[in-house]
Amino acid sequence: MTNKIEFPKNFWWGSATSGPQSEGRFNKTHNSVFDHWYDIDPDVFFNKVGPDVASNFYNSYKEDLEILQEIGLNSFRTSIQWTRLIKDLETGEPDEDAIRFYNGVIDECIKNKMIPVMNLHHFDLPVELFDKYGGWESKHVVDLFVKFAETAFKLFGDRVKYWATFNEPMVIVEGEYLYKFHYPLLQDGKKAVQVLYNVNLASAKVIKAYKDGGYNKDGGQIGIILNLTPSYPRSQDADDVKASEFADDFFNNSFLDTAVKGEFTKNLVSTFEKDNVIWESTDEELQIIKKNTIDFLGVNYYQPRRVKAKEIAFDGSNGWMPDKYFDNYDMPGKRMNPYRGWEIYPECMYDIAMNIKNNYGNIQWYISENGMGVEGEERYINKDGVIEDDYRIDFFKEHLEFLHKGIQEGSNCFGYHSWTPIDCWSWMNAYKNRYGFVAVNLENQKKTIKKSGRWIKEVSENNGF
Ligand code: BGP
Repeated sequence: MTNKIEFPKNFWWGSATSGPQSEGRFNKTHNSVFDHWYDIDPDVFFNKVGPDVASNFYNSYKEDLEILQEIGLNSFRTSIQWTRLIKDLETGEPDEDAIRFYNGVIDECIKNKMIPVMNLHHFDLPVELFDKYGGWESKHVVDLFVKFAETAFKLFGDRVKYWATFNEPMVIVEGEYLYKFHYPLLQDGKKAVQVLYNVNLASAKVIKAYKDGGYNKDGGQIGIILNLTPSYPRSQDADDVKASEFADDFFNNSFLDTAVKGEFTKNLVSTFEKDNVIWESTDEELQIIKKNTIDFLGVNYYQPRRVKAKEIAFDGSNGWMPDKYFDNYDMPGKRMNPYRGWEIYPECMYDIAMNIKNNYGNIQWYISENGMGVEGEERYINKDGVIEDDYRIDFFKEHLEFLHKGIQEGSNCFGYHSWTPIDCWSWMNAYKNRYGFVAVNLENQKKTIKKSGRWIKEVSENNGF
């Protein structure tokens, strides 16, 4: 078969999940904010399904990773849970069972010829650290996170060569401190801005610890995974464009610029200063951010952001919000994934590729998540018991075509990971929308490869399609 499109040599064909969404809570030492939220308010979660069992990866990781090898994946991202690995949160002392478990996961990945990519934070702050210190509002918590990271590097850095400090740090800011979709459901612009700063600082301090500890000596690399939602203005009118630029600065560049260039954008800093919500920082911290930038970037792309100038004056009764400077624009005729309520716009893959090439020094990067969550996939089961998810295959192809165009024009992209290998638990939506190449039956945890799983194997073998 000749490919229509071919990807660069050694391209990563893989998929991503996270500890809290796949493992289940078995033998965990601490509760994360999500574990806690489920314990106090299970009604929030679709069909009241919580993270207790998830996709049982804690117990079935060997079999699961074999399936991923069978569908041709050459790389795999998951996360190490702070709430599992660390027994003593103040000292960073690890838990013995967690060491056994993560060693098992990493060794099985390697045995199955998949590059393990390990992320250190996927919305799973230990709830005790929120109760005691205010979580990411506290710089002490930043330092505890560095201790956790150092423990992970010491234990696993000999075999894990790709680390990520955070997955979608902006979601912590948005979900926990602005738009109330993650526990503790606060709306406090001033705290949100401090958290934005502290998480940037935490990422830089972890990168520093990684380099100072010499973990990069045999080719180890450390990066960050950002959810980029590029902003598109309603029109080219100056006010729409300005609104769109602010949205980009706040939602994307507030982590992208610091991660790659070591600096916050000037526009953002001057806006925070003008509005009296600027963070508390020290020169020494800003130097740490400046000097400890990433080796590689992971981009989670699901949807663009459509923006217009404000039409109704901002109501400041709940304090500062980024929405002071823009409105979201409900673009008529946009293509939607109705199950998730997200716009589908594959062209954006090209725009992201070009933005990284032209404005971020063409740093090496990969798509670390992209995918389509669909509800009720049982409808598509054929007589052999396989889910025929052609819609997902089409979604991937379209996105990959635009990514390929960006690569051909010189963007330095080295891989593509879908979300997610095996259907997994989601924040609030639980098992409503399924994303996997492999289906999970929640009654008996039976795992069955979908049509897309057979498809990705061919793509990976042919390095294109
Ligand atoms: C990303 C997260 C993942 C995953 C995915 C799908 O934002 O990094 O953890 O959940 O989105 O979204 P959802 O599960 O909300 O449908």
